[in-house]
Amino acid sequence: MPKTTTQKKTATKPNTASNNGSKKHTTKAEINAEKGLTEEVDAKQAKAEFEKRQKSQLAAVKKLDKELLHKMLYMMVLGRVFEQKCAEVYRIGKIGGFCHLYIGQEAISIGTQMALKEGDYVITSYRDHVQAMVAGITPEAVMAELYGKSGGNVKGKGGSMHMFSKEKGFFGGHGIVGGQIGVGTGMAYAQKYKGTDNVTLCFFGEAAVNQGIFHESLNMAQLWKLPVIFICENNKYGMGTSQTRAMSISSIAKKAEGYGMAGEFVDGMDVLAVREATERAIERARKDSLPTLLEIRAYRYMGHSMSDPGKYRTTDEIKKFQERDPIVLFKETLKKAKIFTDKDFEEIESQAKEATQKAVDFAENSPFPDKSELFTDIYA
Ligand SMILES: Cc1ncc(C[n+]2csc(CCOP(=O)(O)OP(=O)(O)O)c2C)c(N)n1
Ligand SMILES: [Mg+2]
Repeated sequence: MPKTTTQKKTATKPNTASNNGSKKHTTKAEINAEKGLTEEVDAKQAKAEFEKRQKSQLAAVKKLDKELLHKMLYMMVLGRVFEQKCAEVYRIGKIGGFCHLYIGQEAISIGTQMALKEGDYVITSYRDHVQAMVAGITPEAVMAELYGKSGGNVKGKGGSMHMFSKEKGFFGGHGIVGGQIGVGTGMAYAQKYKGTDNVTLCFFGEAAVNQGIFHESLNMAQLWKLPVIFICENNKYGMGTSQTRAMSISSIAKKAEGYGMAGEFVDGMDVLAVREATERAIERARKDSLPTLLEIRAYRYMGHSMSDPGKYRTTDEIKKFQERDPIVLFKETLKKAKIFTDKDFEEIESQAKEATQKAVDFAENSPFPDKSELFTDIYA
């Protein structure tokens, strides 16, 4: 495991349990490493990063209009409140099957998708509730889908991992790690073939980068000059496995070089940095029909899915990322820039809560799919 600058006292190595055991570990960091847990982190450094980000955000907000900033903040808050409600109703048995939450990663979806225009496409993994709402699927339709009810966006047949809407250009919701990378590349091929100037955003986690489909797709996209933006949401973990234990190099953005493609690293806790990087990639795709790989680093606060006991990381690590929470950071910037006040934030929060409650009520009252639906929408 590469040493991080956040480690103050000691350097920890991965899997020290496999050492011969002769060394006696004394610091908390060493003991955690011994147990296979991730490294210790420094909250002070997180705070310093927060302040640095705030400076760049203060410059960036000046370039965007108030209405858009309001919408971006509202969608981030809605994403957070909606997902917290998902966890709550999941625990009381309202949602069945898998449920992967996006809490902590909101700036990625909002920063990227809100830079799109009509006719652009989005495709993603199973961590898809927020992306579906940002694409324009209503909170009611997403919640009802989670409940497996007929009012869901795919009539209750897909559930948490398979949100989909052709009209909104949202092509899933995919459960096979990396599977959507090939499909997304094909969607961009179709956009080019039809002579449009539209683009495709193709999201996937950092663990998907180790799949062959990632490399085949990047090669093809650059070779055929396809208007696709590959967005790696690097949240540090693939289920319980840290990236440092599974990937030989730490920079995913650098992998673009292997295909002669533009690649960029972005701080995913900063919604405005995400938007700016996406705008650069979109321009490259629309004007020159060229792909880009964006590695956007963020952090998931919750477990991999609702059934994750989370024994592979420390609470200190989670806290470090929460210190620079993307919503708190954005709000503080907007307040400092005198664009919004605490009262505006309260209003946004209560609108998001209201929309979420409305979604729950809708899902509760929506009927389960009729038995006759068992034989519709079947392809094989
Ligand atoms: C081909 C395949 N292999 C394994 C799995 C089991 N699996 C589900 S999610 C996951 C981890 C993926 O992590 P990452 O791509 O980083 O996305 P994240 O969950 O962090 O958003 C694994 C291994 C799967 N669904 N598909
Ligand atoms: Mg991951």
